[in-house]
This record gives sequence, structure tokens and C-alpha cells, in this order.
Amino acid sequence: FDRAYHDLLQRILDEGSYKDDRTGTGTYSVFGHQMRFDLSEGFPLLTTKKVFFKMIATELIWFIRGDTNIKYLLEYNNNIWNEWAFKKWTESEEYNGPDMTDFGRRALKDPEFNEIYQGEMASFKKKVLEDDAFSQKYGSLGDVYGKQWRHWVGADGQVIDQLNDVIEGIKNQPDSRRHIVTAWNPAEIENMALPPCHSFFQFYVNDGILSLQLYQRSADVFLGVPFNIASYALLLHLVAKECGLKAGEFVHTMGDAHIYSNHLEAVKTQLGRDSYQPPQLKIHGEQSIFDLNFEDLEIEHYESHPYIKAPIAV
Ligand code: THF
Repeated sequence: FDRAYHDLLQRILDEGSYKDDRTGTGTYSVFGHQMRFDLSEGFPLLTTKKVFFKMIATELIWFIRGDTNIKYLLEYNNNIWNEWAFKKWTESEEYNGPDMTDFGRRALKDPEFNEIYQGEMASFKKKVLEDDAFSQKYGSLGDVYGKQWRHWVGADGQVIDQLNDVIEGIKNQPDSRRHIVTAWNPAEIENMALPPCHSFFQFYVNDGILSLQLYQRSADVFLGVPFNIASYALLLHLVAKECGLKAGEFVHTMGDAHIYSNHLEAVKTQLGRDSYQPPQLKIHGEQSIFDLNFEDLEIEHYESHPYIKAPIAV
């Protein structure tokens, strides 16, 4: 499994072209890449660095619940979406703390600023967890994944539950070519903290086996992609179980696949490592996908190389 991922890293090192990006960090990128993971061989949690399944699973359950507020994630000590909510808060009228413009890059360069930023972030998290009115207003990321998957609002105000509809479709008309969920809602992009990176996915049923293909418009290959692979593999397992099918292939198709310039050293470290056997996923209980909790999921026999730390671009 790590092979397909390492091939992508190597391809970007060999062929990638340098360009500036929205975050001001700079990336090396290729356009158009596809990886395939056959889930009958195991669960694709990378083994050449430690990847935190808990972060991936709680984020996916958060999408499935239709939730768009980081409060749920914080309750699981999952911090992967904090920066985007924090950015909205510090740019709001009500914020009157120290200037947080461009906090992501400044925190990396300036230790004194980093102290102040860490303090502001800690009190932001505390307020989201403890103050309901505050968290409703500033814990929300806007009309992101959960909203579009479960409560897409049509032009006439009708609400579409895409995830539920796609599951019913797979059960009732498995051969259909319309098993699609899209998070890319052009009418609501401006109301999102960040337009969806993993934007569109489709299921395919053949011979009792369910496969899933994702189109990801923008792929942060070192930090995001290991999460995205495991997240959609988990989604495929959950939907397959819900529909009484076997989980087949996860096909990961990417548009702009990039390595941030400040991840290059980390990438080289990872490429120097050999992979272990992939772990196995266990789903406990017979509850529906919509009632699933993190505690129902378990990863078994996960052996990995150590964690490699790298900064996230905001
Ligand atoms: N922005 C960028 N620049 N890259 C992304 O991958 C990304 N996402 C989501 C939204 N914006 C993005 C957020 N997903 C981590 C992983 C996934 C994220 C955000 C952050 C991360 O930092 N992972 C660390 C561990 C974090 C922890 O343990 O708290 C890691 O080393 O894996 C892509 O959907």
C-alpha cells in the first residue's frame, strides 16, 4: 500500500514544477494522478510514518453526522480543523486580541509570536468547548463537507441528504452509474472556511463488491493525503457494511497533487523507509452508519515507523 503513495511522492520530486500557492509557502506539484488500493489486502493506513487513525475516524464520523462545527472534533482532542475556525474568529469584528494576520507562517518564523499565538489558540479552543453561544458562532466552518453531504440546500429550499440517498441507491439499484456525492457546491463556496479539497466521489457495485472513487481537486501529499486515503477507505468499509456488500477498491484520483516546500526534508526521510504489512480494520456492532461512534472502530496489527512532524499550511 505504501508503494502507491511512495510512487506519488517520488513522481513529484522527479517531475514536479515549483509554484507559489494561496498560503505563500510554495509547492512542487504535478497535475492528474491516480492511486488504487484493494481493501481486501488490508487497511491502507501508511506504515512508513505513524498516522493517527483516531483523527481520521473522528473527522469522518463528524462528516457523516452532517456536523460542521469543530466543537465535536475538540471533544475528541482532534485539532486538525482548528486553524480554519481560528482564522474566521480572529478576522471577525468581535476579536480584539493581538494581531493574528498570517498566523500560520509567522508562528513558524517568530518564536515570540508563536507563544502569543499558542495562547490565543488555547483560549479559543477553551471557549468553543465551554461557551455554547460562542461555539455556535465561531466554532462553525460554514457550509463545508458535513453540510453538503447531509443537507445540500437546493434552489427551491429543498434539502437533499446525499449520503442517505446514495446508500439507498446502492441497495436498490446497484448497477446505477449515478452513485455520487458532491461536496463542491458552487453556490456556497463563499460560505466555506475552505472550499472542499476532496470534492466528489462515486460508488460502483460489481458482483457483491463495492468500490469507491474520489476526485480530490487539491492534495497536500505529505500531510493531507495519508489522512484522505484512510478516511475514504473507512467510508468505503462503512457503506459496504451498511449495504451488505464487500469492500473492494478505493480509487484515489487527484488534480493538483503537491508537496509543500517546507515538507521536502520530511518526504525524503519517509522515502528512505521500508513498509510493514498493512493493519486490519474492525467494525464492532451492527449499528447503522448514521449511529456509529468512534468507539465502535478498531485498528488491529498496526506496525509503523515513527511519526514525522511537519507544519500545516493555512
Ligand atoms: N490544508 C492543508 N494545507 N493541508 C491539508 O491536508 C488540509 N486538509 C484539511 C483542511 N485543510 C488542509 C485538514 N486536514 C493535519 C492533517 C489533516 C488536516 C489538517 C492537519 C495534520 O496536521 N496532521 C498531522 C497530525 C496532526 C495531529 O495529530 O493533531 C500529521 O502529522 O499527520 C485536508 O483535508
